[in-house]
Amino acid sequence: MAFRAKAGVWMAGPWLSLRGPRALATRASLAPKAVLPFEAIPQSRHNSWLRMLQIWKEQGYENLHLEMHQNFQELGPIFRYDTGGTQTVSVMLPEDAERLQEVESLHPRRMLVEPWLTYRQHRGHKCGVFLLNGPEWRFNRLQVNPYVLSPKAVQKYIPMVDMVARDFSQALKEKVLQNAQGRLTLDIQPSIFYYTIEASNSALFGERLGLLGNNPSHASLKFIHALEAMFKSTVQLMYMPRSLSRWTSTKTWEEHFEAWDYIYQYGDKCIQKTYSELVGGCPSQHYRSVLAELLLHGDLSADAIKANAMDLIAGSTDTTSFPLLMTFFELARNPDVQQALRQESLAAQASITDNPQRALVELPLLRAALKETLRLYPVGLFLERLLSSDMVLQNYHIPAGVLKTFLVETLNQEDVRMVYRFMLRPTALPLFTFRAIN
Ligand code: O4T
Repeated sequence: MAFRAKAGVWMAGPWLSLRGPRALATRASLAPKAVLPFEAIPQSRHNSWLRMLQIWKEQGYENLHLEMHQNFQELGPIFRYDTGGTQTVSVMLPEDAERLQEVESLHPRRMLVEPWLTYRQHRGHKCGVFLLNGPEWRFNRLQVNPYVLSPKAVQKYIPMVDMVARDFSQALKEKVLQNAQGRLTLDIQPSIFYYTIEASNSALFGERLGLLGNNPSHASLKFIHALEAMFKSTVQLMYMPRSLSRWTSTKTWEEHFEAWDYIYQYGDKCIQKTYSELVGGCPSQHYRSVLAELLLHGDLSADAIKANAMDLIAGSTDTTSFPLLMTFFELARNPDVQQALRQESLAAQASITDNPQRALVELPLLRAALKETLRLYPVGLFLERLLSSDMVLQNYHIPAGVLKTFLVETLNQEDVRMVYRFMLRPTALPLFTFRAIN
């Protein structure tokens, strides 16, 4: 039987109470006693069939994070549940996540997102790192890392991202100053999406899209909507076997395919532009983009490069927009922190203008603020691992194969409701007021 272990990465406020009586009791009784069998792990009483029905009826699973929270509250820092014959273990303490990492091999295995896989299979596309496991995953990962993840790669594209960030803040400033009172209240979400698309496009392809001007493109707006539709339908389909959902959720499958089709169409255009410039031998800039590096150096086939580029185009938009939005929100309702960040930026301004790479080391408070946003509003709900060997967690035996320059203000001081649509995202956002200050 397949089992799995999920490492929940959820540490915001109320979780801390798990370190209270229940967690302590678990650990206090741990040392001298024999390891308990898998079956002794507290079990969630949620029924997987009922849950499937509920996802189908409600067209989503927006409160998954609240349900997990409740489970941890009631059952302690480790619990298990049955998802249609598959055993899943959830843990949430850093020490358990660490243990899982320690036993990880060169080929960690994750659950694959079936609807995404199905789309690629049907359209004959290769998979990028997110949908690969085993040796093929490792090969792709090692090929991509030097041009995307390594500190050297980051140093290279920081100036590109820096330029886009400056344009973004300049455009916002102009809008604010157009206003007689030097202040502007708006829904900033669309602008933030344009900013993250522009920034990742310039790092990945070395091309500016011009989204920060006054008439951002229709294509990018459609791209954003397609991503939203793709994430929403993903959740509707991923908790149900395909053999069932093909009958019960035909329309959702259609929406899912249509969304991916547009995402691919959009991505294809981005990739094609860089590709023809490289082949034509007249790259328009001195900066060699992530894609250019991959095409010129790597041992990946053109199709594999395309697959990984698609992951990067599609995967860099929501994952960066929402954290930025939530950072604005927290800074707007914590003006003291905002003030401290502004001081830090002003002090480092000259140095960073000289050399944008210094932003990484000279803004420790900004770095901490972004990390805090990700702690409070994690984009991903959990990390999964399928265990390749037996292990012990919280003194329970887990068998192998078990799956597993403005002032930002807001009138809204209330917490923001978060919903799960594959990504954890905010709903009903407050308006922000941007006020020019000297
Ligand atoms: C998986 C990836 C990179 C494509 C389209 C992606 C996305 C996306 C993502 C990035 C974290 C997550 C969290 N889920 O299972 C939410 C869109 C690829 N991506 O959003 Cl082709 N960072 C997703 S998790 O990876 C923990």
